[in-house]
Amino acid sequence: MGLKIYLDGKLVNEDEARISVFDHGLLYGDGVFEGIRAYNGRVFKLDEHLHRLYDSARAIMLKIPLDKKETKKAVLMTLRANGLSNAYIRLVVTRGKGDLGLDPKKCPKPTVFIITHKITLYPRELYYKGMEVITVPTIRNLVSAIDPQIKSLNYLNNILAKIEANLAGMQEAIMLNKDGYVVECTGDNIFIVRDGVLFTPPTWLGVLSGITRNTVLELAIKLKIKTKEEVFTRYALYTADECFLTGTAAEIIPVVKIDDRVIGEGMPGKITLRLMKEFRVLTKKEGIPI
Ligand code: PXG
Repeated sequence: MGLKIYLDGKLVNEDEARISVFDHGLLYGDGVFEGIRAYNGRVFKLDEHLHRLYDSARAIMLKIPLDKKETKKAVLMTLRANGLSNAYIRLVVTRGKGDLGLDPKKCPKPTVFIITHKITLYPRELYYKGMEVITVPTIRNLVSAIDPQIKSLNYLNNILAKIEANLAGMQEAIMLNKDGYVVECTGDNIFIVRDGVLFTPPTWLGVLSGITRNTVLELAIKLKIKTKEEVFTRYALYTADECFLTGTAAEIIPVVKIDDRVIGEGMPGKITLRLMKEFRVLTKKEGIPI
């Protein structure tokens, strides 16, 4: 017995969870998705993830065949069917089965599936030692082409950057936009601290509106840490006091070296550590019960 997968309204075994080779999610990356976490029997920020999923779908004129309440029920049902209380949840909606042309009009029924699984994380030691990252040549998608706020199945832009990071022996890459401004990483948002102020690039610059990012911004306000959503360049990275990345899988991970330059003292910074601690507290007490 393997995993139970939610597929178009039914729970099926993983070896029966198959989609058509004519599905435009596969043929063209035409679809949207979310990566969500459950901690200790609760789904963290589920409403926020659903909100973003429906916005992404709306931006590409994809009508999800379930309303938000039904999707929420489907997520919880899948977790229960797998007996998971700590999990990574992948919620995917594709344009569905069509023909070999790219026209979405030929796809009458979107495909919806939900995979719930154990999560693989960055190595634990990176959280207290901090990680090393690099900036890469591949620029982030233009907002005027494919706005990074759309969490679409088209991840080649990020994958190209990830390959460049891997080639350099790194686990994550910092991406710049066409003007050389720092935007985000391949699967994480980025923050820097300078003179006690927390900076992250604004979403309009070409940044996914990360759920973890937004949670950190809220936490910072609660902790009376000054926050600024502002554009910055590599210069600001290299001269920052602290740097960290945020994402559903990564949570908050400190960065201590960028492009071979030591950031701050070369150790996770004070504000970073404080936010990490408070974030853990939140994940333990918040969320929608499974
Ligand atoms: N930017 C990008 C481009 C992302 O894909 C984030 C930021 C962080 O957003 P959240 O909402 O998670 O705080 C993401 C999301 C993976 C993986 O396997 C990571 C993401 C998505 C899909 C897969 O590492 N990160």
